[in-house]
Amino acid sequence: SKKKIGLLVMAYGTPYTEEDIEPYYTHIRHGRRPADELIEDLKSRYRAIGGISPLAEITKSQAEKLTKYLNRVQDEVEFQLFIGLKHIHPFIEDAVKEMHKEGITEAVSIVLAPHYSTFSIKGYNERAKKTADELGGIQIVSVDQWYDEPKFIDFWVNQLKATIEKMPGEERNHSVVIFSAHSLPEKILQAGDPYPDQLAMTAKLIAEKAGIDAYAVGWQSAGQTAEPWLGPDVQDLTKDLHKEKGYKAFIYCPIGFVAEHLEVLFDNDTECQIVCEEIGASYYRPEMPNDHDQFIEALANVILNRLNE
Ligand code: FEC
Repeated sequence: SKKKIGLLVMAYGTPYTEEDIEPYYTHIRHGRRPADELIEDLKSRYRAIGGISPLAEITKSQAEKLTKYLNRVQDEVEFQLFIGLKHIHPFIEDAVKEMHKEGITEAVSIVLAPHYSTFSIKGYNERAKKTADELGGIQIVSVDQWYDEPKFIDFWVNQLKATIEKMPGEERNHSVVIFSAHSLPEKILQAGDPYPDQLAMTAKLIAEKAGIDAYAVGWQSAGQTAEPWLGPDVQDLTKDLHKEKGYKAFIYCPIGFVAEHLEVLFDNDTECQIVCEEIGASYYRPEMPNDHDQFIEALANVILNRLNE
């Protein structure tokens, strides 16, 4: 029979119920429970997008489709899926333990986020490796980043083209694309973190291939803490671009994320949309990668290329 390879798909994770919000937020804050107001504020944001986030289901669908696709396009090995989450069960550690129990000795891992940072991908990969080392007997080959994977770029090119086609001509000629990712504390820059450059590169590759000249890169969803975060924030950027260039339409592409979750449904579709209303411009936000076939193929390419290195 075919050799089995563990496919460890890692993602951020989201509360499954309202009761999960407090422990989830506490985990994000490294075990320190946030103040009541902050927890209430987060609960109200989840309520505003319908109670809970669709992220759990999207992650599952992405991971399952990816596994099926990988097992269809090659017949040398059989990929067996394990999902490991950063901030809620099944945690990354749970997934690696499960692989061990299943007798997996070789695995490949991927994080459902395109850009590498010491504050994101590095943390996921380290947690997986640490658990694997503790258990012994499992080798994990990790994907570190895939921000320039051609099929991923093509996904966004197609989404942008479809969005622009739907716009009235008058808006089309006065529109700008705002590419963004989750902000991180500015201190990542001191250690030469590649995160900002990788975001800029993804934006450039998409814009060039889509034939778009008017675009800008910004940051979103910064934490509620005193330290400085990477900017400009997408909301400020919107106001500044409107003032400087009088754009009539803003197209938001949150390319640091791969699913329609809280940070997109609230921070873009609610907050940025409000800014657009205030300045009298139209708001557009193309569909996220979710479980689109083209995106699943992109992830599969990344994994197969990593295994062939
Ligand atoms: O439930 C959902 O639908 C949304 C899930 C979600 C995703 C996500 C992605 C990223 N985050 C990243 C970094 C940070 C840093 C802090 C932080 C805080 C939060 C909070 C929630 C949250 N994040 Fe998140 N993030 C998601 C959800 N994130 C909820 C807490 C409330 C808030 O600040 O809004 C700041 C921690 C602190 O407060 O000190 C830093 C990065 C990503 C993209 C990469 C990845 O997916 O791993 C980076 C999805």
